[in-house]
Amino acid sequence: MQNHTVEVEVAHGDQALTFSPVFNAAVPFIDRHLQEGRADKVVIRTNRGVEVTYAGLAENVNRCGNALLGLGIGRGERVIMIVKDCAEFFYCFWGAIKAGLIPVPVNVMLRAKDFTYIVGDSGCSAIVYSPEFADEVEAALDQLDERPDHCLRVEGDGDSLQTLILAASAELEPVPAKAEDDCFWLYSSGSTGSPKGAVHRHRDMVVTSEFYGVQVLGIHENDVCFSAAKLFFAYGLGNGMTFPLWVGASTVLYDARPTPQSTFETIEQFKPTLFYGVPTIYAAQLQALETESRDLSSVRLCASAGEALPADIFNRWRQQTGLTILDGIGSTEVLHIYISNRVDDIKPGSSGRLVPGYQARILDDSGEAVPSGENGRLWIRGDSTARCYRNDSEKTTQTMVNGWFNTGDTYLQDDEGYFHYCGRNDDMLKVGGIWCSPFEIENKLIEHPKVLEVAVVGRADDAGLVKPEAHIVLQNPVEADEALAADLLAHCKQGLAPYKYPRWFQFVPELPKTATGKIQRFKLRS
Ligand code: 3UK
Repeated sequence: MQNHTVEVEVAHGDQALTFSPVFNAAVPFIDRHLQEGRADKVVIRTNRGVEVTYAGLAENVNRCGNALLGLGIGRGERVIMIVKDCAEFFYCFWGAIKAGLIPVPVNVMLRAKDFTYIVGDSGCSAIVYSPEFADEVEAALDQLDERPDHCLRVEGDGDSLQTLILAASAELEPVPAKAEDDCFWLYSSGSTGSPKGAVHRHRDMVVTSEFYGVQVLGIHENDVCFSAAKLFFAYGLGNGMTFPLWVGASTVLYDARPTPQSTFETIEQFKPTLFYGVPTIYAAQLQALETESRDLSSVRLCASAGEALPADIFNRWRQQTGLTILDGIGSTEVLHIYISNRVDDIKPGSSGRLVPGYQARILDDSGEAVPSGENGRLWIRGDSTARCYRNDSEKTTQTMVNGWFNTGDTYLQDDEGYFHYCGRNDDMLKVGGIWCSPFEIENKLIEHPKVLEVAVVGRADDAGLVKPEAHIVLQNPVEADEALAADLLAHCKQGLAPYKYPRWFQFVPELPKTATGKIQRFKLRS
């Protein structure tokens, strides 16, 4: 086997990673563990009772890579994954990478029209999906003029990824790639509604695992990870897969929607040492802890990302559980967290300080750095940033400039060096840590025959977390009542991803507008 190694160099305080000239990420993340004596160590445990060792993982990655190659999928071609958190997610993702194909994990909660868009935009050769999502995926496939060459269920009757894996060879040489070569894509929602594919390289997962995983979380071989955020999300992909694989640790996978009950039960049963959530899950867990007590004693540290963690949630969690939550900001484009609090350096309510390996700039509208304490646009530089957006050179040139990435967030750095989130530069909302476009909800509501005009904005709930609120002008204002609000809610839930519905409906006589007729959203945000 060729030498696919990576070295971490720390020179004069500068952090740099050096990669061998031939580098396929599957080698250090998967195959290395066999050479390092972890063949019999269990790496994956699932809520369905599945246990996979490092040897079993490496074998199934090879089998899955061969199964995909056996279908005739060629180098650089995309494999869309609409896959729940399960062992096959690992086999498919790493099998594709080892074989030189590009896996593209997608948010499993999206609906048919979103999948249709992504399948078309990616020009994928194959789509692999868990049977749980068959209705939406198959409806999406029916809407396409041209289906991908291969549409495969992960498991179930007939031909499935599982049957192909069983029949394929267990030997696979890694495709000799370079650290800068394209490796996988992740779709992220844009403010105009259509998701954009962020093109990530082989080195990117190494950078995030080493700089945030090892140097901020201090993850080590004996850790057991459990991420309530799913693997399809860049946050969950690091938490629940790449970080544990980087250090030879293990991970616990839960394949359904995370609720306070299911996350507590998973923690009690599998005793993770690292727990990763989003603010919404911590808020829901805190509410549950008011009436029940739970054993979280295995956990040494918690992490939060996706949206800002209010200081109140941080404080109450510490009071209730004795545990620390590290809030950090990351993105799909940078792949993981680039500014974070540390175990021994926390300012509740702030995002913390820079993660090693990253640089930050806060700029005003003319591109000048703002003084500390003042608001500006946050730009980030680091080696895990996506090479480009697929199919969108205009957005790439606007947001990725000389290695710097425009996060789209307004931030300030205080005189102690902590970064504070001050809001988005666009109208996009984070709901439960996941992107939500107000325009998409508006477009859904305007379809309703009783709606004349609508504007959706973010409003903070009791826990300080933003959720969508709809301001609605009716065709016939006298019809405003609770029954109509319930009808509008049902209308939204049909065809929008489950987290994207308005939590409040306000019936208003008119929307505030500028002289040119543009809705003044800021006037609606209370
Ligand atoms: C917002 C935050 C305040 C912010 C992500 C960790 O969320 C992730 O990626 P996305 O592409 O969204 C990125 C945007 O979300 N955001 C995320 N974390 C925080 N705002 N405080 C935070 N702690 O607007 C950012 O630009 O969905 C998070 C790791 C990997 C990720 N992809």
